[in-house]
Amino acid sequence: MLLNKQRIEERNGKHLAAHQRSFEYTASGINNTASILQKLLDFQVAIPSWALGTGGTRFGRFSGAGEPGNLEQKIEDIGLLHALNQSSGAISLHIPWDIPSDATAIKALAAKHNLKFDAVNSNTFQDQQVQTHSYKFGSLQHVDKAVRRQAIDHNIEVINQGVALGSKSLTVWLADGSCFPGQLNFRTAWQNTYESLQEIYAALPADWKVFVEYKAYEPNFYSTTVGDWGQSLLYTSKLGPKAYTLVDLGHHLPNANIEQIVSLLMMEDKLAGFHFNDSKYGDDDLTVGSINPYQLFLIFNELVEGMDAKAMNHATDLAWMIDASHNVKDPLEDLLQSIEAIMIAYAQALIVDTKALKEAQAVNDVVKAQEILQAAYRTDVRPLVAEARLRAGGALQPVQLFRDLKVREQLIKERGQTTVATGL
Ligand SMILES: [Mn+2]
Repeated sequence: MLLNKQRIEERNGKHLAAHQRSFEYTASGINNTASILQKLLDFQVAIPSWALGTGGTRFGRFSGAGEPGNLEQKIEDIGLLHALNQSSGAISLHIPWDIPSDATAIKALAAKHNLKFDAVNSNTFQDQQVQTHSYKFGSLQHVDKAVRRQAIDHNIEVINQGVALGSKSLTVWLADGSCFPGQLNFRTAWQNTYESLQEIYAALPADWKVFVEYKAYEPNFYSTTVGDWGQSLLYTSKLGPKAYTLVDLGHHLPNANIEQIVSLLMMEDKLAGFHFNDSKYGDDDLTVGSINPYQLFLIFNELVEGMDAKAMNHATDLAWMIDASHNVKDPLEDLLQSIEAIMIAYAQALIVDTKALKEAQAVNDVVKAQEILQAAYRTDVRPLVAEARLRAGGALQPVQLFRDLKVREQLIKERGQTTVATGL
C-alpha cells in the first residue's frame, strides 16, 4: 500500500496549531534553528530488510500478521515508514535472505518509494540448504581451507549483488569464535580470518567500503574472533583504507563506554557507522532509546563533535542503520519509535553549546561541563524533529498516524494473517 501525501497533510492539519506553539517555544531558545532543521531533514537511517517481520529468540517466535512475505513487500513496508517520517530513506539487504531475482525491477521499486540501497550484509553464521560446507565451526576462521573458500566466495557474491543495486559497502559480521577453552588456536583463527578478509577486500570495487562488525559474545561463548573494537580495528587497519570498524550498540560487554570508542575510531578515520538498538543486558536488540537514551545522546554528542572537527557530512560520511529485533511490538511501529529516538538524540547533540563546553574543559570546570551537556539532553527537541518531518512532507505524529490510518489492518487484508517474513 502507498500512503498519499494528501492524507498525511489532512491529518497533520489537526495537530498543526499545537505543534506550531511548541515549535516556536523550542526554537526561541536555540540560536541556529534553520541549520539544525536542515541537518535533521538530510539525516536518513537505513532499515534492515530483516527487521520488518517479528523477531524471536532461541525459545521461540510469535509471528505477527500481515508480515512482508518477500523483498518487494519489505521495500513497500520501508516506503510506508519513509512516507510517515521522511527519515527512513534507505534499505540494508541481507543476503541470502533477500536476494533480488531481478535487480533492475527491485531498484525501480525502491526508487518509487524514494529509497536507496545502503550496505549489503553477508551471512556466514548459519547454513543454507544449498551450501556444501557447514559453518558450525566458523567461516572465515575455519581450520578447513575449503570452508574458508566457500565463505569468501559468498562475500564476493554479496558484493556483486550490491553492485547491481547501487550499494557502496559490504558489512561483514562473523559468528566465528569458540565455545570452549582449547577448541581454537587464537592466532591461527585470527590469521585465517585476516587472510580471508584480504581476499574479500581485494574484490571490492574502487568506490566501495567494507565494514567489519565486532561482537563480544554469542553464538560463541568462550571466544569471538572479532570480539571487540580493538580486534576489529586491527583487521581494518591492516586491510587498508577501504576497511572500517562498524559499531553495533548491543555488541559490547556491560558498561562499556561506547561514546569513547566512537570518538577514538573517528579520530583514526576508521569509524564505519552504526547499527542502532538498545539493551539492558547484552545483544538484546531492543528499540533504540528505550532503555538508555542518555547514552545514545552522549554517543551522538561525540559523533557531532568529531564529524564537525573533521568537516564531515553528517548525513553521508558515516553509515546509519538500525539493527533491532521486534519480538512483542508491531515491527513498523517499533521502527518508527527507533527512528524518532535517533533523531531526538541527534537534535540534542546539535544544540550542545560546543564553544562553552570547550571553555569549561580547558579550565577543568567539571560542573559546568556537566551542566552544558545535560542542558541539551533535558531540552525537549521533539518539536524540532516534528518540524523537520513536517517540512519534508511527513507526519507530525508518525505512530499515531500509522494507527489512525489502520496501516497494519490494511496490510493484513492484503497479505493475510499468517504470512511470515523471511530472515530472523
Ligand atoms: Mn549488527
